[in-house]
Amino acid sequence: MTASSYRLGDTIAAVASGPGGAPRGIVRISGPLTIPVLRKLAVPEHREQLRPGRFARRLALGLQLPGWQLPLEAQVFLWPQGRSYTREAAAEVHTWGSPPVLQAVLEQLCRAGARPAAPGEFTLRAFLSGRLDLAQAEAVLGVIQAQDPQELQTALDQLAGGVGRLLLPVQEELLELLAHVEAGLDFVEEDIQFISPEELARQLDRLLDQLQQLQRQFQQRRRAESRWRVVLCGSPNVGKSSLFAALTGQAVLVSPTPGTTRDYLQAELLWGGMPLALVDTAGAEAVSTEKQGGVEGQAQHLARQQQEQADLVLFCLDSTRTPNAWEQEQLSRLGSQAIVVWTKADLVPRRPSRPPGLAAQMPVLVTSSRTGEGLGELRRGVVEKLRGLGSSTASVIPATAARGAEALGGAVQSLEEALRLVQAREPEELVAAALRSGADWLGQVLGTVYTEDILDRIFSRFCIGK
Ligand SMILES: Nc1nc2c(ncn2[C@@H]2O[C@H](COP(=O)(O)OP(=O)(O)OP(=O)(O)O)[C@@H](O)[C@H]2O)c(=O)[nH]1
Ligand SMILES: [Mg+2]
Repeated sequence: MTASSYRLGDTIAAVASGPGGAPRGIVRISGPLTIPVLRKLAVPEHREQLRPGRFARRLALGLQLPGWQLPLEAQVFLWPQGRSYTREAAAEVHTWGSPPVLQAVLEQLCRAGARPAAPGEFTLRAFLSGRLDLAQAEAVLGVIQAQDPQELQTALDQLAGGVGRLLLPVQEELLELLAHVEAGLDFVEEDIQFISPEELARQLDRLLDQLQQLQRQFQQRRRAESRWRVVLCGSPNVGKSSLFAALTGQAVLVSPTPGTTRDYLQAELLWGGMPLALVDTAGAEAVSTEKQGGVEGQAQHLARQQQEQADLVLFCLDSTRTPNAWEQEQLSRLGSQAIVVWTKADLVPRRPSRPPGLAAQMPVLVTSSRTGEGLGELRRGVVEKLRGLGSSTASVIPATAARGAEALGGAVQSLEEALRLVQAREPEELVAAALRSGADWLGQVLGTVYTEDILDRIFSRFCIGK
């Protein structure tokens, strides 16, 4: 069933508790016939209680099921129109959790005028009634499917409006700019300008900056859908592969000859509940031109690629020697997504507390792959850093991040086009069109602008009853 074929005027019902037996089970109903349908099920002496009211209520009712001698005892929660999850009149029947009982209730409700709900149909209605935005609807799915506390927290944050908090201010500013430009269009004859091209360009530049930052966060989050990438980098022979082996327990090629690792190695790990891929790369250094085409050149290229794709870089330094020029330069360029690891600590009983030339805020961990010193701290350091990244990246579930990154890309392109038009002093109609398209793309992330295809993609992944 596609979103377009959901019939919205219907009253829908579904078993909303999980499959299998449980002490209590829930059947959910939503739609205009909620009360009439329930009335048909209730024993005659309880029917009077089932009246539309202004507030949510709980009733203890007996329900008649065909073939049952005694009425089924149920707690029925009623929500008046406007107050429920779907914003329709809605109810939940809480009763014994046995699957045949719940099935019998559902069948009776359907005989009385409801129809079985399609997967995600309750949430679709919540979305269409404006109760949730699209990102929140996806978050409902994220809550249902969360595999660990971290995922659950992200989904809950998003449900609480995390995406809107990030994007709405940008959207509002963009619409304001658009309003200025469009106001100017009405007065072209009089030559009145509501915003100067210089000011417009400045504002656009700023919005673009914010959007690109958001886009990066969404992309990062999307990558985190599978695993965080943690990449061991550094000069040849500093002990990256040894560290990789010590951290993963995998046997790898280690040798005193620099340039031992040519390819890259990857191990999938779960540290502190965080799924991550640890990657060992070829030692990097400034490659001379004659080496660039050869195996070393290719190994270096692969290593650089890995470093670029990393969520977190473990930059390894050999503590038996002072950092060389290339390392000094790398250190000065490492951002916040890096940890400096001092290797081979067992070989250096006395060492300065930090490598020279390192920014003060850059964390340094001292390790030895031989004795195991510092490996626990390194693991904890990595987990902590990834947690930090997780909370500084957009608090969105991966499905939203994937959809959002695409739409944000569209918004960025539109705004870049608008900026180009402004700078080239092109007609304001064209600028307005580009801004409008930017606002539409943002609307897609938030779900204020959506297509049937997007709805289908999202709601088809839900289970029935949600
Ligand atoms: N004593 C001691 N030796 C180490 C330690 N870690 C690495 N080594 C030695 O340092 C040398 C280089 O180690 P590798 O792990 O191959 O270094 P690498 O950074 O992977 O080197 P490339 O792959 O060539 O870039 C080997 O001889 C290791 O035995 C350590 O913690 N203690
Ligand atoms: Mg190696």
